[in-house]
Amino acid sequence: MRMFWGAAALVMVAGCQAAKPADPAVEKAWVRLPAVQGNPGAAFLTIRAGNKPLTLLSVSAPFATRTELHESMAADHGSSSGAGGHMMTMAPVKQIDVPAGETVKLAPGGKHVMLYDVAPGVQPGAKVPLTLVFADGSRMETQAITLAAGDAAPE
Ligand SMILES: [Cu+2]
Repeated sequence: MRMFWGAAALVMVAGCQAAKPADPAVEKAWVRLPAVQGNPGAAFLTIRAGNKPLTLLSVSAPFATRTELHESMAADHGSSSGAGGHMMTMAPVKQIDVPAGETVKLAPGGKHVMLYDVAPGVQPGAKVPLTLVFADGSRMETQAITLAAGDAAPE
């Protein structure tokens, strides 16, 4: 009898944990400064949706004059011009969708936030604020660590 109740209690605890709604979050944000001042930089981060899907519409960065959501992709034509023909191209995207309960990572070679005219005073190692604006009107703020153009990406 004692063992039966113990097992029942364990099942109830596990059930409660599974039902607990995950909070939406933004984490692991970092900014790549341009190699040449005046060229755009880029921001990367991880977005986790809670029990509702999230649609990222824009990111505001007070240290840049303008931002755009971009997606990079391999261009598999025009290999005559490049060594090895492995060219990357990128294009603006209107939004970035994060399904409920899932995580979307903005990373080099994929989705990213383009940062135009980064303020010259932003140095590698500085923390800079980013505000994510979602389609439901919600916002999330985060601090991004700033890396120089040649630094290795985190993780
Ligand atoms: Cu871009």
